[in-house]
Amino acid sequence: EHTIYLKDYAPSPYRIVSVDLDFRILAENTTVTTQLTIEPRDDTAPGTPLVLDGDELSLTSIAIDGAPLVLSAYLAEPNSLTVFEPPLRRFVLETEVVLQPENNTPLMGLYRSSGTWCTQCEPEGFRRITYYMDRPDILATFNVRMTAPRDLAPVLLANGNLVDRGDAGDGMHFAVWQDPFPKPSYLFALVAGDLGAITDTFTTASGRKVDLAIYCTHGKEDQCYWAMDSLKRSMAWDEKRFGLEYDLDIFNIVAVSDFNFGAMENKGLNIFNDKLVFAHPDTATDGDYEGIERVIAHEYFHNWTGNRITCRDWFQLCLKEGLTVYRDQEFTSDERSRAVKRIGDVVGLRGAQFAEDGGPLAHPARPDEYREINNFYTATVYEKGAEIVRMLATLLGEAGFRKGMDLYFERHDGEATTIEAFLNVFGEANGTNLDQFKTWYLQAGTPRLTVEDNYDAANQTYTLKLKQETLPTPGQPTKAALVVPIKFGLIGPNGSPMEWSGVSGAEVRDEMIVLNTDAAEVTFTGVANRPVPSLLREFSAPVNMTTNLTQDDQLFLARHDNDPFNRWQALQDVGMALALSATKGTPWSDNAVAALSEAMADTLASDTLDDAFKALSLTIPAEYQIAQNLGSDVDPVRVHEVRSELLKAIFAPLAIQLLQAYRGLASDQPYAPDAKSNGHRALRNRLLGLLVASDAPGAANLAAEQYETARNMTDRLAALGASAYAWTEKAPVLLADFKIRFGGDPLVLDKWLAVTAAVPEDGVIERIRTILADPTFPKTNPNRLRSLMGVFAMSNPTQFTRADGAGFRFVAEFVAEIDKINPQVAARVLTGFRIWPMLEPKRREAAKSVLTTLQSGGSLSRNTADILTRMLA
Ligand code: B3K
Ligand code: ZN
Repeated sequence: EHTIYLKDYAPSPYRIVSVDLDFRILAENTTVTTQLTIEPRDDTAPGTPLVLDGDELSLTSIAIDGAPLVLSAYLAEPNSLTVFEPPLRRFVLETEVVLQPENNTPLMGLYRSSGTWCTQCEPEGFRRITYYMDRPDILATFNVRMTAPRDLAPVLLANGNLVDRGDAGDGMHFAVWQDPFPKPSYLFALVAGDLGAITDTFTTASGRKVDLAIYCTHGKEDQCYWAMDSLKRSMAWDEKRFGLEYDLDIFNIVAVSDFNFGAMENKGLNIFNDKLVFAHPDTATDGDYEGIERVIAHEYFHNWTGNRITCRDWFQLCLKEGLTVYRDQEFTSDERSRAVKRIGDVVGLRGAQFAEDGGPLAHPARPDEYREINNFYTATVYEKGAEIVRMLATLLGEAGFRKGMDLYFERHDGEATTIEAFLNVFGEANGTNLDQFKTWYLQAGTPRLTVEDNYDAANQTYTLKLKQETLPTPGQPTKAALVVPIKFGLIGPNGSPMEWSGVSGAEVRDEMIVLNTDAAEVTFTGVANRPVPSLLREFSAPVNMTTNLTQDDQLFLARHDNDPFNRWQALQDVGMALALSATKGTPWSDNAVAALSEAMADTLASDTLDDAFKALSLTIPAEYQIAQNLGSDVDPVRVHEVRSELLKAIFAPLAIQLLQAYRGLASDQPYAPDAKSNGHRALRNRLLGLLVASDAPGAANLAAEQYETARNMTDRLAALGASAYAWTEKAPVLLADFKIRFGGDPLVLDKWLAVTAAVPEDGVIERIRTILADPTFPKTNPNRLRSLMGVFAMSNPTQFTRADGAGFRFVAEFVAEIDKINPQVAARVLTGFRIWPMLEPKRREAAKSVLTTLQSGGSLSRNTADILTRMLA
């Protein structure tokens, strides 16, 4: 299969200056007539063929400057159109193709979702609409005319401004949209359908009025207000924080039910998976509300970081994604709690990105080769990309970072650019060299940071021995030292920060060590007592840190650290150490568990910590986390058992306190989505979860009671989830009830599917099979498929990795079937196998043989074949 390399990048010999698209949308098919105004570049040699991309297209007519081309002048194939000797001057190429949106189950290009025509073009969907130079460095202005049956599609939308509309006879009507901003084809969008809407306005800092609208299925309008509120807050935040105003007079969002991922930042016309728009307390959880707020912000922020300044090629994807995730993280931190947001993001980073980086699919944030770009919309590109930007901000400081951002917009607005250009503006604006820092973008793998401390009482010196190491990853056997910003503090015996008189051995600025060598020894002088170090505060670098701190040190940090992230981390580290040693065969000591239990009780009782923080702290690391730390020969059943036992050992003795605290947190408040109410529910539901997980007397009934009496989906789903995960006696009844109550709402059905698929119990595969075999189960809808099979493959480790191989076979069969319908969904589910090399031998062999069989079956999509090849390499 064809591999594309970054080193082969070359500008195209022709430019596309402007695009006129004419869509004639009919119930049975859609005809697209395209006029491309094209010019050769100055250095283009006469006779250089013009090559346009296509994907499953069939050409019905072609002309240049109005004159039809003779057959020998071009070659039209489904995946490309070549004009052999185009004029060496500006000309207009006109083509026509006919599309079948109804049959477009991969959901790329123009497709139909519940009757609505809509598009998805990033990264390479535009070539499924018309022949084009479908690459992000071709920037053109777009003029779009669409004609459609008025009854099926009273709403006609595209990018930019509506410049004309009217009747087209025979029950048809038309609209013309113009986007004044030159853009790459991946940002093109069109929507035609029978949709409802809510509208609002936003006045920018400079006083321009922007019309806002969110379009959705009729009847869902009342579920769009949270998204609208989030949009307006995002617009205000970007002005305040980065001085960035919206640039068009219209901003439209459309919610559709069939969508391959979360949402898409098309210029002026964002298209969203409806699960990231619709919110009502009865059907959406706190997590959903937060997700909507975050993704609405993310897509809006792309208008500057992605659309105004875009990527030169797809290798630069993290130029827009990493930066925009950083921006949405900052937005949420400012709107809610910074500490809680950071902890949540780091949990997510470790769960998804570290797992990716430590397995066969590891790749740099800026890859240098790919076979299928859709497989690179990964946690590494997004979340590690955001961590790299965050480190840049940490190293340069807030003001220095802002200077770089300002220069970035000043210099590159309107361009398609690179990571190099991005780093250059920060280097230049701050008079600093970022050459070594750039390695973060080029090198895969999660660095291991090892720290050993030593106090010399006689000399009153304190030393931190630091080491960094990154293990080999596919294609990168040797690794260079990275620039690792380590925020830290020293805490004295009385729990307050300690001073030092001098420091040497590495660059230390204020309370940050900048480690840029493989090893360093940092010595502090004038240190009166042995401090406890708080290291990597705020998780200042995406590394795996191990230290020589004792459990007492950690519990001391859990009580005294004034960095909330490290307070949380300290408790988790204690739990992790106990879980790891028990899994490896050394049972925990009663004293050690009692000390952790006591620290948990103190955390719960604290009157300075907020509820959301307590909810995050009162737990131990997840199974995948423990497995990751074990690294090899993992038996997921053993991990599951150890973790369950440890939870019980820590929390069963606290049952009375947990229950009291649970009862003390009222549940009769009307639902509000703000951070404080959210934290209140999070804590209450965490307590319920702990009571159920530690088998406290009456806990199963308590969960059932909360399920029955819940006044919002957050509380109801938490009770259901806890019951199902522990597979309490009540679980089957509650699950059945939930299905009856909510099965008619597809987005709530997804929650039922997900809870069902995550149950770590032997009957789960049979239950999932039954669901999939139901002829009404929509195998073309990505949300349904991911909720069921994505969750099974990613979040049900004991059943997916069953020693008899049944879980592996089940997922592989599913992948083979769905690959024919929607390759992106199939490839994504298949990545659940990426843990296979770290399993114990029996499971490892079972997984490998299933993967090999899938591969030898052949006829897989490029998406799935690429994942499979890398996984078996
Ligand atoms: N840019 C889109 C993602 C497109 C994914 C294509 N496989 C949404 C986002 O990241 O904002
Ligand atoms: Zn994005």
